[in-house]
Amino acid sequence: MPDGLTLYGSFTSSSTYKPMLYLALSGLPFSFRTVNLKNGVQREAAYLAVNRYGQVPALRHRGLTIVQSNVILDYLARTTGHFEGANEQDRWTAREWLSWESDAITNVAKVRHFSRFRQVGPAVMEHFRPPAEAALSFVDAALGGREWLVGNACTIADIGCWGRMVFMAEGGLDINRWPSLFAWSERIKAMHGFALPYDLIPKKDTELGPAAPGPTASAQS
Ligand SMILES: N[C@@H](CCC(=O)N[C@@H](CS)C(=O)NCC(=O)O)C(=O)O
Repeated sequence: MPDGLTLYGSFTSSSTYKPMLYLALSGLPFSFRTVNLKNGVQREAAYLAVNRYGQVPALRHRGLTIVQSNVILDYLARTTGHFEGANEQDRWTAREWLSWESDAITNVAKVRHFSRFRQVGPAVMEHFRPPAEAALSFVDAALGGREWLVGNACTIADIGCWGRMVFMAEGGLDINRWPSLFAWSERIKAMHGFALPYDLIPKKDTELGPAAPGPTASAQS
């Protein structure tokens, strides 16, 4: 296993986007290995040896294998220091948001999944859409009068929560309904290295270097 960072993922996956965005915003070099979900590569023995759950993403680094997107964000923040909370309270609060994210914002990803990849009956949609909207409203309220979810700067909480909701429009959830959330998304989009998933996540195995210095990403998004 190489010592450098290797991320396994898929370009349609919000769970992949979360660590991918972290790495892009941090300007860290890493290798990307694509796992073709459509062809079922995630269920092949070789990949199950990396991620027992048969899901993307997975990260390998210095002989370690880390899975679950929020654990990967936690690992990256601890080991590289980027997007970590400014003090101990903020570091715990950022992880609290990530844990809540996987309970609540995951409903946004489900609504998008059922809209985009799998036809379901209206009862299923009616089950998932209200908690998805409630999660977005909760983030919107939390961002009223503040720029970031935790402290005064972008942390893994922002990257994890935004990353999971990034495809919300594909689920028919219009971001303009949540003004503070929209303003926050624009703040994230203005960061150097930012790109939306289909522009960021490669469809092929790729070696990625540090982002070249240049104009802020609002011009790219
Ligand atoms: N809790 C996991 C969720 C990962 C997940 O749901 N990954 C999806 C793509 S977004 C996947 O790999 N699906 C493939 C499958 O279930 O067959 C995380 O945050 O990493």
